[in-house]
Order: sequence, then structure tokens, then C-alpha cells
Amino acid sequence: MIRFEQTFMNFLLDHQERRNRTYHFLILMDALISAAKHIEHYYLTGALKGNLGLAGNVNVQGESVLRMDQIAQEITIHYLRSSGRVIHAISEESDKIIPINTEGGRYFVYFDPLDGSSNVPHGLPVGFLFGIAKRNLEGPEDGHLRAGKDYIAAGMFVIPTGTFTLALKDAGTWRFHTDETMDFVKPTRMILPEDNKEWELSFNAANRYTYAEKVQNWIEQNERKYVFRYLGSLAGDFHRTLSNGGMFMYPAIVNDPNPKKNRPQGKLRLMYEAAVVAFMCREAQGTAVDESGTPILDMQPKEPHQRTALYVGSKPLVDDIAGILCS
Ligand code: AFP
Repeated sequence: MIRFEQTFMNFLLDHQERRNRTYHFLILMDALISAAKHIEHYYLTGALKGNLGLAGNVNVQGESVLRMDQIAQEITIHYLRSSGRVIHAISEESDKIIPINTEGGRYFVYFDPLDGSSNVPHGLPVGFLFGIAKRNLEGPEDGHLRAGKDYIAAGMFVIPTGTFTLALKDAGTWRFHTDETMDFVKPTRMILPEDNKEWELSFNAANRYTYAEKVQNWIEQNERKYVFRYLGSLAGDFHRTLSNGGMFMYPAIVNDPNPKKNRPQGKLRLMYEAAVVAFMCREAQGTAVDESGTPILDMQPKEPHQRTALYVGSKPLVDDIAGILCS
């Protein structure tokens, strides 16, 4: 007997129908999946053709080369536009808010189509991270920037591994894998493991002595209890955190010997990096805070590309460091 797994679209259809919801969200998700598959295709063939260079470069065939992040941006905007469901988008790749279907759109999409770009020249995993909020259907929509707690869904594709993780508000975090026809299938509910035997810590160890002293002390007191892993792509690193438990952190940089390199606000972007993983983490029974111990999902963005420090993962670990951060 051939074994068939439930497809992502079937899973989502079931989810929407059980809650008496419309199909608009399915159309949006279909657009995001098409974009991710298209980006993955460019990523794989780009590596083959030596086509992953910097903008303005020329490849061995003498053709000019587009940066992978520009390609990923163009692809995503194309699919969001053709879905007809998006009011406006905010992307890591564009300074300004991108108007899409300002009258008829139903959702706001906040995304980074190629997160972890330093992995690109090595053919190592990158992420496509996105958060989705819904327009105010009851009254006039002012288009304001939504906090993570107001997202209705958030997810990530880890490219080119064929994995896709999606969190739905109050309905859990689910992981899918591509099958032989390139469909995402086999929904698996992700819940951070309580058993701390496999918990991992993930942070850029090269930055360690630039963190606040209390963060450095916390690391010293705790690091020997856990395994350490770091890929340099939030989606890839958080993918492991979600499976094995532990904590990913990108603390504020406040003690760099060159003060110009300090980043007291943190490095990661709130709307399409930190809030996206924080949302997935909450739906998997974890949590996330910033440098002051404030929950990431409560942070109201003041501007689209706002940065934040991030501590995300298993609740006992994040709560522990949050207690120190806010003291
Ligand atoms: P890039 O896309 O510029 O490589 O940034 C990736 C990222 O935003 C996130 O995916 C990583 O977790 C983090 O930055 C890595 O930063 P470091 O290179 O400073 O460790």
C-alpha cells in the first residue's frame, strides 16, 4: 500500500472549515509557498551556475548577476501581488512600506525573504521568515504596524532543506516537509521538549564579551549544562531550538572595544525576525523576551525596521534570563 501523508493545503482547509473561516488565508498561504519554492529553485540552480554573487558582479558566462536577496524580494512581491489579498507588506529588502492592494487587501505581511545571507555563497541554509496580521474588518483600517501578539500566523521556510514551519494563532506550531512532488506534507505539532537533556544554546560566540556583564555571567554559569550550536541564520538556528529545546539569543552589543560597533538596540528586526520566531515559540509553549525582559510579542513597533535584542526558546531558560535582564 502506498502511504499518503496529509498535505499542507488539506491541513489548512480543515483548520479554516472547522473554525468557519474564509478561504482568503489559504490563497495568501498558497502565494507564500509558491514564493518559497521559487526562491528555493533559484537558490539551488544559482549555486550550480555560480550565480550567487553580489549585485553588479558578472558571472562566468559574462551575464550580470543579481543578488539572491534581490531575486527573493522580487519573487515574493510578485506572488503577494497576484494573490490580491495583501494590503501592504514590509520587507527587510525595502526601506519603505510596500503598498500592494491597499483597497481590497485583507492581510499585512511582514517578511524577510532571505535571512542569513552570509550562508548564501556557501550553499548553506537560509530562511524565509514571515508574519501575518489581518486588517480591521469592523471599522476603518489605519494600517498601523502590528505587535507580534496581534499576528494571526507566522512561519518560516528553511531553504533549501524542504522544511516549512507555520504557527497559527491559538492553534499550535506545525512543521511540514516536502514530498516527492514538492508538496508540503505531514503536519507535525511542535512542542518544545520539557526534558532538558537535548537543550541547546545558540548565539554568536564571537560576540560573547560584548554582551552586558549580567548576560556574560549568565552564560558562564549555564553554558556547560547544554550543547552549543550556531549556524548564523535565524531560521536554521531557531529550527533546532524548536525541535530540541533550549534558547537562541542575540543579545544587545554594549561592550565592544570599538564603541561604534555597539548595538544597544540589538541586531535582529522586530517585525519580520524576532516577532516571527517569538510567535512560533509561543504556539510551541515557549517564550521570548528582549534585553529588558519584556515579552517580544508585546512590543509595539514604532517603525517598520525596528531592531531588538532577542532571547527565545524553552520557557524555564528564557524566564531565568529574563529575571536577570529586568533586575
Ligand atoms: P544576514 O541576513 O545579514 O546574514 O543576517 C542574518 C541575521 O539577521 C539572522 O538570521 C542571524 O541569526 C543573525 O543575523 C546572525 O548575525 P551574526 O552574523 O552577527 O551572528
